[in-house]
Amino acid sequence: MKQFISVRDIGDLRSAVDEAMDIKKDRFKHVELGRNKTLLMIFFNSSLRTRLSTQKAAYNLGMNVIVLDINQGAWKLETERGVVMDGDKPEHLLEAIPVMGCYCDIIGVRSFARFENRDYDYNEVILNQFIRYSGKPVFSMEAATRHPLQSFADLITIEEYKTKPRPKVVMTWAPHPRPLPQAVPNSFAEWMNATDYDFVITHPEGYELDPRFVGEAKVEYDQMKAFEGADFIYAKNWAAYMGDNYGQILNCDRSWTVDSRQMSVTNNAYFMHCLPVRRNMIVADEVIEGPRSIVIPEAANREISATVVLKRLLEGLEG
Ligand code: AN0
Ligand code: CP
Repeated sequence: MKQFISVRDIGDLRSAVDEAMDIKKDRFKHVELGRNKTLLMIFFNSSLRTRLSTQKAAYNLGMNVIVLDINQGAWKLETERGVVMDGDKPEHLLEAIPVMGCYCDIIGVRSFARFENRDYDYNEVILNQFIRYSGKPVFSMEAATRHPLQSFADLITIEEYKTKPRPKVVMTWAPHPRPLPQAVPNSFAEWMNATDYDFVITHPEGYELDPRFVGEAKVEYDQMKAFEGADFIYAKNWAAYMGDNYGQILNCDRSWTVDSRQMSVTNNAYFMHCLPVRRNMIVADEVIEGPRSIVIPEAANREISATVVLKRLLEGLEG
């Protein structure tokens, strides 16, 4: 594998999940593969899980790891080309990226949507500059439009917990006080659409996602109706995508907070969320603390998805 930025890069999902299960049985099985190889992780945004799980995954493979928080200690970076750099930014990303590429074998990048310009975000300008100018294989640690390491961990988790071949999986919008990117829901939809699950998306009107990610998924505006008979509930907030509302909060309707009222019409569904989660905004305490909440095993699977992805990128270095 030469890069990992979307579901397309992973190929056949069955063999990816099988590889994940194999690694879960012995996560140090390939500890020789990464010897004398260096992973550089670049964060433009905060992280707890991605930072820790990806670093752990690299150690599972015997790699060395360098982590850089761009906003803490590095030079402030200009990202636009053609700017007269007489402001507060002493360095340009177009030098910084190839320099970073000199010190590593693989680069992970976290760079969220900025919500200033939809085309800029949806063209993945920052991630694509890393792909073009670093000279090294790049993987996404959540970019502007996708979070594939999360979606892969979500898929592994559903495969572990499902009790029928084609579970009903419902992704629901839930309220949040700040606008959040569409990367997690876009990516989850993209991965679910690549399975044969019964996949339903529910959200209030106005929160329609980019149709390229929704694909063939069913969209249901009545949350209670969507939840009926669900085997998995995947909650997430996102800001509006459509038109002039891009990046806006249209409503913060607390009746969409996932609580025991909605869960009671499901098929005793498991509750999932990528975390971090705001309790009693996205999900009620009783649901996230309840016996059907699998948010912690879901987070634990981030180490597994990252180990598979780094293993495949290391194998790709040889080709
Ligand atoms: C981020 C988001 O919604 O994309 C990261 C989630 C993994 N969440 C927040 O910024 C709270
Ligand atoms: N789920 C996830 O990616 O969490 P972090 O933002 O803490 O990395």
